[in-house]
Amino acid sequence: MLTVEQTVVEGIIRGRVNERQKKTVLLNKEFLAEVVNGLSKPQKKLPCKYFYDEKGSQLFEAICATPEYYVTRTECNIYEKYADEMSDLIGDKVLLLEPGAGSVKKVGLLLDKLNAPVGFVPMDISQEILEDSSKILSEQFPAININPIVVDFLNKEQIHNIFSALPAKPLVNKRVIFFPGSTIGNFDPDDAVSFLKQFADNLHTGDGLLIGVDLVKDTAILEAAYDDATGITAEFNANLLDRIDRELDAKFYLGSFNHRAIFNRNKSRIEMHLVSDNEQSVHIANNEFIFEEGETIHTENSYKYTVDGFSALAKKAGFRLEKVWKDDDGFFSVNYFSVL
Ligand code: AVJ
Repeated sequence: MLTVEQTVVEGIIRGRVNERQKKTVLLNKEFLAEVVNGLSKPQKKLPCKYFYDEKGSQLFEAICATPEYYVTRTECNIYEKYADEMSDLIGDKVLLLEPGAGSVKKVGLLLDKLNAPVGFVPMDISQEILEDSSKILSEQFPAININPIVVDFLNKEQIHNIFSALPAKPLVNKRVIFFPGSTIGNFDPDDAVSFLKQFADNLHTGDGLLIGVDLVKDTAILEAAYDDATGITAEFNANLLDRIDRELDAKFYLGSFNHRAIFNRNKSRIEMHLVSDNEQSVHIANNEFIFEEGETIHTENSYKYTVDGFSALAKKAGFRLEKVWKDDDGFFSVNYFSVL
């Protein structure tokens, strides 16, 4: 079999690589580089952003429907109950922006209650996902101006260019970033600060951030949420290796890696790992990776915060907490911050 790189070269020589293939190959190259880099570390790891291919996205939807994964359900209940209050705080003539466009349902609960919003700007790296979600939203909210933008929101320059081009007063009173889902929990705290700071730097004083953050709780509840009885989360985790097998020149024996989810209370995070059940070696392109029996690949962190802990983090990024809404069990929080 050819390596990814050889395949491009061969393709170009034979003149049969079209633009789309070239793009896929470039993306595969980056994927391969990140996989090789992560598996070369003393603690092997893989970037969690690669969970979400088509199959992974479907599995994530299925996770959200498990009884153990309280996260999505609880957050939606909070919007259902308090979107009016959120809307009062946000005020009229808001321009709402959402980095990542995966949560049509959540933003819908909010858009439904906003007072004369100027528009909604979903931002995503995938044009396809953006088009799908924008279509659903414009059907659901024909009166709201939906303005999708294809952007990699981890790219500072792209974010800056977009924000500099946004309409200002008097047309727009406030720009508010909507970041639901506790996606911020996937960042290490220092990275979370710089990620949020990038937004604060591009906003004006008085603009806002409405962000969903999962809270610290009993270990048993947390660990069950990331290790559901039907094994969907285990499948979601293993799909990462399956994806590497499908998209890169690799052969992981999926059956020989077991799902593990533990709450690391010291670091206040759920860690997902894939545990090798024997001593084995795995070949990826021209690289070989040796696994001891019991050695793990760390595939995801999902940080859990206290309300005070998270507001201290956001303060470092230039935000002040205005109000927080929680469910009755105190499992999840939706926080409104304003830019200082
Ligand atoms: C989509 C990042 C919020 O961390 O809870 C769910 C991803 N991983 N089950 C989370 C996830 C395993 C999820 N986020």
